[in-house]
This record gives sequence, structure tokens and C-alpha cells, in this order.
Amino acid sequence: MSRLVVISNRVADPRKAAAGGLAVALGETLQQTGGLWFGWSGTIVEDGPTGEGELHKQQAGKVTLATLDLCREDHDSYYLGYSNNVLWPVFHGRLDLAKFESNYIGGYRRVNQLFARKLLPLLRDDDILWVHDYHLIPLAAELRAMGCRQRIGFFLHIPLPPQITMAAIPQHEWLVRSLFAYDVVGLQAHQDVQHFERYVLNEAKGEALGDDRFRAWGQTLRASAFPIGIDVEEFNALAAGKESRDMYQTMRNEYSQRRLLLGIDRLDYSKGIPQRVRAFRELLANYPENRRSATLIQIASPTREDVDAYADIRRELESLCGAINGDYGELDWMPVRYIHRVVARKRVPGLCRAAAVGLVTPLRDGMNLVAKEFVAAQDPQDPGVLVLSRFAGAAEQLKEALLVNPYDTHGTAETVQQALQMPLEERRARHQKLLQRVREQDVHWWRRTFLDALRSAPDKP
Ligand code: GDG
Repeated sequence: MSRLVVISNRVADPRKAAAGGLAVALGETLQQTGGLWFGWSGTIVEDGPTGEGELHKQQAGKVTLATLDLCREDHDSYYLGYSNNVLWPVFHGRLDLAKFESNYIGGYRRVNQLFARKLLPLLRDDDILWVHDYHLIPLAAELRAMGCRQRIGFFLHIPLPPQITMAAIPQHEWLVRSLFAYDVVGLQAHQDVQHFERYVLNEAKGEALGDDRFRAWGQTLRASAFPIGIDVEEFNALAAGKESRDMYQTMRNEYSQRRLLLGIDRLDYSKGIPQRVRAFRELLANYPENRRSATLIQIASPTREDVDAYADIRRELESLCGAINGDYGELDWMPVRYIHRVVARKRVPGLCRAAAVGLVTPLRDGMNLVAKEFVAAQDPQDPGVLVLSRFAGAAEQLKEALLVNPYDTHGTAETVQQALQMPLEERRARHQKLLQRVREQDVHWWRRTFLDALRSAPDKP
């Protein structure tokens, strides 16, 4: 079997549990094939020359981890700038938050060229390459320009926006054209494939050849939906662990008389957290029986704090939670528990299992793995109810969740009330179907289907 080479912005040691589901899933194939994982080292060199970076190699079992340092200027324009101030907001439909500063694109191209230049000598002829996410869209085009002929696949973890939104990016044509250097482009949802198709047909004046194959700028590729899943076995093992069981017991004791509503997200503006908290306030206002009885726990783990928009959302959320607790709180009951810290992964399943309602209500999300983790964590005999945004990629698969429009505060509050009132039999029936899908289309299924598609893709001319 050919060696797998994974390229992503960050690299994780697949042997470490803390690395998370994706690392574990990729790690398995990397171990089997004695693979290579290439990315940024996490080190920023102040005052270093641009377009340069020291390469470090480390062995993790059979897997080679190769990482590059970046200088401050490259890091800030490539990572903070173009990736997280242009691509992330625009791809999530937030043109208002995008900053199209002219120096960002130079850094983005420079780092992609640097990655290509440092990676190329490490490659073997029969390797297959799998590039991950929006930081590295032009990597294949850079590699091809340097003579790389190996199969290269790309997976976009975030949504692909509609043609009209995409067109707001000054370099949109260059970005989409770069995608055509890949053999296979994987997207999270069918809707993303539809957006890609519209762009190719209308903007690039290309063709849809059928079977998810597209042609434009004289190049052909396959672009299909490969919805990412979770590692259910790994998650169940965590659930069976002491930390998770203790967490569950503590929450059950603490909330024996109360219903727990739970949100777990990175504190990102795409996750719809303020909208969710407003819907909870409306629930308390419109259904007073929930006062003293329903508590919202919102874990919002810190992320990308050096991007301005993230500081803004933090302030908004703090003031919103403070206002609700001030208006509705009692000496013996606080409606919202807002925690701006990371909760240890080992405790996440126990926390999910103790909740009556899981609130996964992003304004836009590529997939959303928390939705799948919430389903996997439930007791099938007495499961909690998943309230899921129709704008998460996961909504295409998890149809038995209660789907909401997170912009509609009133509608979301009504649906949360429905979730709190749902009879046991209906909860069980919905959960059974959800769990089946989460199990069938898990992260291993995702990895296999993507790599099969890449291996069987026709050779590029
Ligand atoms: C991107 C796309 C796509 C969160 N807070 C804590 C914590 N988490 C864990 C969750 C889950 C993961 O982080 C978050 O995954 P998501 O899928 O929700 O979202 P993104 O980070 O935005 O990921 C997304 C994903 O890529 C995969 O393709 O689904 O659409 O945006 O596993 O449990 N974990 C711990 N403490 C926390 O406080 N331990």
C-alpha cells in the first residue's frame, strides 16, 4: 500500500489521546503505511526572514512528524491574516467580519510555497498526499508547479460558501482554480458540493461531467461530500473512564431537581452562542415553569484570541450571561453557567450524558462534531434531546434531531421547550436512529471513503 502523507496547519502526535479524534483516525493509516505528517511546528521566530523556516523531524512510532517554524511576519499574514481574517469569516458567511488587507495574500502564498518547497524532497514517487483545510488551499498548485505528480487530495473542514459570497474575496478565482490541482476535493456536505458546482458553472464557465466530476481551466477533479464523523469507540472508552463517570455522577447529584441544557463550543462567532443564550432567556420569559428548574451550562473554550472579532464576542457573551443571571437568578439558582475555559476531554462524555438537552446551534458550521459526541454519550434508555442548527453540516445526516434556525430566537426557544417536554418513547426512537448514523458514518468510514476515492481517481493528464 502506498505511503500516506498528511499535510495540515498543525500536526499532532497520533499516539497521544489528547490529540483528538482526527489525529487518532489519521494516525491509524499513518501507522499502517509508515506515513509522514507535515505542518507548522507552532513556533514563531521573531524577526526571522520571510519565506523561510527550519524543518524539524521527529519519529512517533512508525510515523514521521515533520514540522516547520514560521517567522512572525509569515505567521501573522498567513495564519491570523488570510486564513482567519479572510477565509474563515467569508466561508462562514460573515463578510462583515472579513478584513481584506493587502499584505495577507502575500504571506498566505509565501507559506504555501514554503510548505511545498520543504515537503517536496521528503516525498516518494508512490506516496499519496492528503492536504487539510483552508490554510492550505493552494498547496497542490504550488507542488504541481515544482513538478509533483503524486495523487493529492484535499479536505475542507469548514463550509464552502455560495458563489456570490465567494466572489467577495478578491482572489476567489485564484483560490478555486488552485483547487483544480487536486485529484479529489472533499467537502463536508452536499450543500457545499452544490455551491462548488454553481461556482464552477457560472463563475468559472466550467462543466459538470456527472458523478461529482468537474472540469474548468483545462483541469478535471472530483468534488464530493465526505461528512466527517467521530471515533465512537474512542469516545465510548472515554465515557467508561473514571473521570467521565465521576463527572456524570457529580452533575446528576447537583442537578437532581433540575434539567440541564448544555452547549460546548470553541468561543467562535460561527457557533451562535449569544443567539443561543438569547433563546434561553426567551424560554425563561415565555415558559416560567423553567425558572428555578432549567440551567444552561455553556462551555466556551478560548480560541484565536489574537483575532479582534474573538475578543468582541467574548465581551458580548459575558454581558449577556451577566444580564440573564441578574434578571432571573435566585439565591439558590443561577440560570446560566458560563465557563470560558477548556474542559478536560475525559469529562466531556459524562457532561453530555447528564444533559437533558444538547444545544448545538451554530450560525454556520462545516460539520460540528459536538452534535455527534452528544448523541454518542447518551444513555439509550433515557437519552437527552439534540437541538441542532439547520446550518450545521451535521443537519444533513442527523435529521432526527430537532432542527432550528438559530437566528430565530423565538422559534429556537419554542423548540427547546419541545425538547424539554419530549416523551421518553419519542426520545428513545429519535436517539436510536441518530446513534445508528453516528456509528455507521464514523471517522474511520470517512477516512476510508475519502482515501478510496483518492486512490481510484483517474490519473491527471
Ligand atoms: C472544524 C469545523 C468540523 C470544544 N470545546 C472543548 C472541547 N471541544 C471539542 C469538541 C469537539 C471539538 O472540540 C470541536 O469540533 P467541532 O466540529 O464542533 O468544531 P471546530 O473546532 O470548529 O472544527 C467543524 C471540524 O473542523 C471537523 O472537521 O466539524 O465544522 O469548524 O470534539 O468536543 N474539548 C474539550 N474541552 C473543551 O472545552 N476537551
